[in-house]
Amino acid sequence: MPATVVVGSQWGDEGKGRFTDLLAKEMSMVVRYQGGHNAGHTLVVGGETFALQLVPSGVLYDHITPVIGNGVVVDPKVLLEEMSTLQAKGVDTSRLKVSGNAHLILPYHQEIDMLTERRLGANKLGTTKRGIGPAYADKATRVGLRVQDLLDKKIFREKLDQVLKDKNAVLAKIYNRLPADADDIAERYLEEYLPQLEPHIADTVGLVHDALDAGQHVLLEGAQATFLDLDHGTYPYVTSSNPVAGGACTGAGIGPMHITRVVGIAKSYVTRVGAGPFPTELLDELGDTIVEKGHEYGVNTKRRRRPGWFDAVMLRHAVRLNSLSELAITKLDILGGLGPLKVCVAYEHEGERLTHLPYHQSVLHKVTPVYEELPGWDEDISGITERGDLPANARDYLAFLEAQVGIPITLVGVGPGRDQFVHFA
Ligand code: 2SA
Ligand code: GDP
Ligand code: MG
Repeated sequence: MPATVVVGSQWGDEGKGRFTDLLAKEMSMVVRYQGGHNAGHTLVVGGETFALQLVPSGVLYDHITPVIGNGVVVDPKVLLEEMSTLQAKGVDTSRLKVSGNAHLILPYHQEIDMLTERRLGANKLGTTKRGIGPAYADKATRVGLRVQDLLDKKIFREKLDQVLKDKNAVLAKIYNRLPADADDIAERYLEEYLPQLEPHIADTVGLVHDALDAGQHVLLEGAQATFLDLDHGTYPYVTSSNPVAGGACTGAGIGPMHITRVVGIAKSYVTRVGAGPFPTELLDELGDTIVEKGHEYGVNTKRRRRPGWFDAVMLRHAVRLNSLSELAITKLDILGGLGPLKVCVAYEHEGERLTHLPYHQSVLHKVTPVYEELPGWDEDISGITERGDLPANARDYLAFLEAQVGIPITLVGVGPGRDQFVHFA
């Protein structure tokens, strides 16, 4: 009854979706355990591209039960739209289950997210403006509405009326905005969304445990990433949930003893979208080249992602935070033709060499990366499927990363397609 976690080990967009899809082949259930429609997980299968936001990345397989766990925040409108987009592409979404304990994103969450960012001005976090932070804040202050509240119209309305007293005061007094209208929200959520969502609402904790008890393999899919984690990321430049592997336990409703494998997904370089410290950031032409070659733009917001060299210091920390058992590296193909490649092996701060992430963020802001330079390669590797066919310099680059990070690399992406990967271990 094993469970596997797939977790982003950098700042997101490592390619979690494509490797979740690959690993799901051997699983029976894929559970998203945190985040919301801030996530954008891209799958390229048979030449067709699927950009998933809330629906778990195993949905393309008929044998998978896709589950949205209790740790996720759900905007029903977005979820229903995503399901119909998938259905229009021939994907069966009828098996999708949504936890009754998952919290709802309501229109005022999105509005407050947008207004807060605007108010912060130059200090803004660069959120996706999807209402994620405000929805998790309401969960923590216990004024959130849950998916199961939709099933009791009286309770839903009572809770909504109660919370709107505060929200509307904030909207009017702080932001000079019109109040949110309870009738309008209730009408949309209870009359329009609920009838479509109801068949999918389930006791997902029960389903996950039934699967585990039956000896089935469950995949727990993380969104965002380790360094966007609310507790362990570069706070406040983080998301409002716990993407780290520990978050899979709370976000799906299992204990840690079930988890037997934790796959950290890492790009062969690093990107970050949104504000916050980034020691190996490339602000030069090479960075622009990586962005263009790697199509490094946000799946949902289309924002340019900030590029940088692979940072082994971060990755070593990600191994600790998540108990990573292995690494899956993506986008190795993008590094071809770039010339010599750099890997950050340590940081330097006031004459001191740091091989682990400094706990004080003011230090992280000031560190200078210590790089090792490795020879690159010019060959197009996007059609390679065997480790032995990779250029020697590409193999050496991966072996260097393994040695630096201290865990094996098992999978290597050489293109976005489902079949464009190499078994490395
Ligand atoms: P939020 O909206 O409150 O979660 O934003 C807080 C920070 O978390 C970052 N974040 C992300 N970083 C990378 N990728 C994400 N998903 C989309 C994608 C992003 C997009 O796959 O491309 O479309 O721009 C994601 N979601 C949240 C965010 O940038 C903030 O730094
Ligand atoms: P996620 O949020 O971690 O699932 O990643 P995203 O989907 O946001 O971003 C990863 C991007 O890289 C997507 O456009 C993928 O199609 C693409 N991708 C994933 N693996 C590879 C790879 O090995 N090579 C190339 N060239 N693209 C990849
Ligand atoms: Mg993404």
